[in-house]
Amino acid sequence: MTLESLGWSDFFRQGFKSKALEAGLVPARISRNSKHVYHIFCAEGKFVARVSGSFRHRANEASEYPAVGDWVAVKISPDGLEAEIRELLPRETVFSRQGVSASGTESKSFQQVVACNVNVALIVSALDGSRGFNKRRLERYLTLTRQSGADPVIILNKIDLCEDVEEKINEARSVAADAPIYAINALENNGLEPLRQYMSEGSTIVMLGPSGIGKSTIINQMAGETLMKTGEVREVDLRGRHTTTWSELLVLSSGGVVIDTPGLRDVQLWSEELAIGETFKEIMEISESCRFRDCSHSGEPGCEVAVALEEGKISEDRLASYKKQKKEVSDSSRRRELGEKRKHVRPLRPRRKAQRKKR
Ligand SMILES: Nc1nc2c(ncn2[C@@H]2O[C@H](COP(=O)(O)OP(=O)(O)O)[C@@H](O)[C@H]2O)c(=O)[nH]1
Ligand SMILES: [Mg+2]
Ligand SMILES: [Zn+2]
Repeated sequence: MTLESLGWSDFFRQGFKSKALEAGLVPARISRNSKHVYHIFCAEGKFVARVSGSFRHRANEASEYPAVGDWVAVKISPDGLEAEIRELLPRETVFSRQGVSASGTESKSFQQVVACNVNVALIVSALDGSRGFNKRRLERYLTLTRQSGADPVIILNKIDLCEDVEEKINEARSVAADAPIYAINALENNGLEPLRQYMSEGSTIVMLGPSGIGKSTIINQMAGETLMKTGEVREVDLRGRHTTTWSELLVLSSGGVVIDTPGLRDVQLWSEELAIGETFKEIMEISESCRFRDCSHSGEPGCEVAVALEEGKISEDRLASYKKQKKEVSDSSRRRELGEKRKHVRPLRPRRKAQRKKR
């Protein structure tokens, strides 16, 4: 396994420089983790590792621990059998959701990192009935993706089970902003060819969406081999059927890295308003003309969003969805402040997308 095949780039090399000076550390990428046991890939092979005592000592929050897709600096034991994680390298992009921890009567929001250093997010829906496709859910994934710094791509899978694919494509387009949309049948490997452009050496993609919509099937088709089990149903399944309950990073022999995620059905947003604005671009544009800068579009005088709503230029559902996302984010930051004992506050967005090297 070469570092390049794992997605290593100049960005990470720079982050590694100072650490490389410390004797004998090597870069490695997190492929899986559960309860602070990490599966890592590096040029030296695959290891199961833990973070060092001093790492643990320095880390204050859950988000400072490695997550799937992270690059870390590890120390491999002289006998070559064990590896220990010493440092977390700077992240290029970060996918987070909002976790809530309860202590006493107060609940506190925290940043739960789902996947790191992803370039493209495939947001997968299935056109097999009512639950597989949902515009509101698409909007949530779009905001998460914009927040992360990765580029969103919308996949409508299981077109073989849909009577009116065009109609669904149009529905998706109505919420997609400018994200590309592909309608496919993963089971029969139909329509997947254009997705190859996102999977090349040096790039990392993540599969998002609830379980059962075909994420693992898409990965297997792209890989040309069975890397992930498919057809695994809910986590609560007790009849011995396996389920993907963790995220996992896989290296495709055809080039590229893909992170499969378990069904994230109801993701709570961990985001800033900026990312929401990118999801609801047309509402943002119209709201520029509202009389009040901080117009909440809830009946204020001179509200242009209300006018656009009346004229049918934006839909009621979409405006409601926009307000809901904004509320969720402001509620979470309020909860965060309540529980916050931090001295320093880092921006949520690690690097602006514009600064990222285009591949
Ligand atoms: N009819 C049909 N079934 C599909 C398609 N893609 C995946 N499936 C099936 O849907 C089920 C769930 O797929 P899986 O890849 O495990 O979904 P995941 O939970 O999102 O990873 C499996 O039984 C697949 O065979 C498709 O395009 N058409
Ligand atoms: Mg799966
Ligand atoms: Zn307004």
